[in-house]
Amino acid sequence: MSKFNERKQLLTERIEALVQRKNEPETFGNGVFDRYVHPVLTAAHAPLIWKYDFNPETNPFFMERLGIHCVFNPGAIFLNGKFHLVARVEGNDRKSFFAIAESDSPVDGFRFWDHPILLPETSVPDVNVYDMRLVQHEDGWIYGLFCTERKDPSAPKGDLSSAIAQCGIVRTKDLKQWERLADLKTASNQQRNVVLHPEFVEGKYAFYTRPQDGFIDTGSGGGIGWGLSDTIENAVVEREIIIDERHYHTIKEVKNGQGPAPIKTDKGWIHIAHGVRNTAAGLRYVLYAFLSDLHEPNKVTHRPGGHLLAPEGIERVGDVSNVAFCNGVIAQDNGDVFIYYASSDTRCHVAATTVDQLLDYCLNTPEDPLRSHACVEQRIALIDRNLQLQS
Ligand code: M1P
Repeated sequence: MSKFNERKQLLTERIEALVQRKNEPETFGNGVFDRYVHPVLTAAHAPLIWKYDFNPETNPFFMERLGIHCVFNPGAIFLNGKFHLVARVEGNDRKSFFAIAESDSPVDGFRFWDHPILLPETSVPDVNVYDMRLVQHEDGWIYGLFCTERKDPSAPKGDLSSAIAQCGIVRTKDLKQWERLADLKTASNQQRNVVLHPEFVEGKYAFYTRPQDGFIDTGSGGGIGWGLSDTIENAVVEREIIIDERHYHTIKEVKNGQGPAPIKTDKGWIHIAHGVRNTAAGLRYVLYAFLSDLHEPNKVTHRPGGHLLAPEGIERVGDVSNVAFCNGVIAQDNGDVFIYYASSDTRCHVAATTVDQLLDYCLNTPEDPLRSHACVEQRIALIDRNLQLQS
């Protein structure tokens, strides 16, 4: 067998085995959610036709021509009876793009469609795009809000790193035809982690934002913001308020950001977000949750202390290590919730829970008391209640 045929066959078998591998929950969860053992999407799930030239004349060694480096931070939506992930796929050239993987199951069997999304551009082309939040809005459209990154035109000569991040907006009905709208306009010269609320608020489109001073640093800004826009076609948020602030010595000390669009329940909106703190080993990203008022989604009613999910084991290792990041969740009519999260900017995972469990978590997890002494008091109160129950 030729080198070409041997490698092609082996690689085809390998990817088929990977896509068809059954997933299972970890044996002992924390009662809040069940992590699944295997990642749901990785760079190795990328179809061979994306990477290899299939012509033996021009590629006798069946050599990779356009490598895929990692697959992470997926948006998620349940549509036409299927689970869809819109993953951030990064080529070896460092540019990200979006591609859809689909499955009948929420936890395994995800297979990429043949073609990645060729996202329409605006008059100022994006250099990089990432982290799409998919929202089925009550206006009938599915919106994809994502980060569009372009070189900072005011960067000093020789500075080839400074970038401007803003919120790009596309919409679709079928995940196949995408219409590009104008980027969201806000007062902040840096916006990442912008999310569209699924319902009109005061008859307007409502956005969760994350204003920042710099591309990496929040500066004096930061926190999860909120603002309304009259239209979506040329969306402008004139007034931005911070609804979930950063706080000294917490999991969201350095920055935070709304994850996917919040989940509607009869007790309020469940939000999954990410919080970032600094360590001697660099930034550490974890997921946290909070609940906001059903009728005024910008009013946070419950703030469980600490993280909901932190990177563990292999999740802690990757291109940007020590990162858990979530911009996709699927809440089903029966109350099942699938949290799609990525680890260390490298691969995608799933954790399963329910609306009831997340509500219990939000309503009954005590807030961070913000001082060691108060934390010990909080824990002693729990211990004493338990001891009393045991006696
Ligand atoms: O590298 C970790 C994450 O960094 C950014 O998140 P944030 O804007 O909160 O710092 C994003 O680029 C995200 O894609 C990435 O996972």
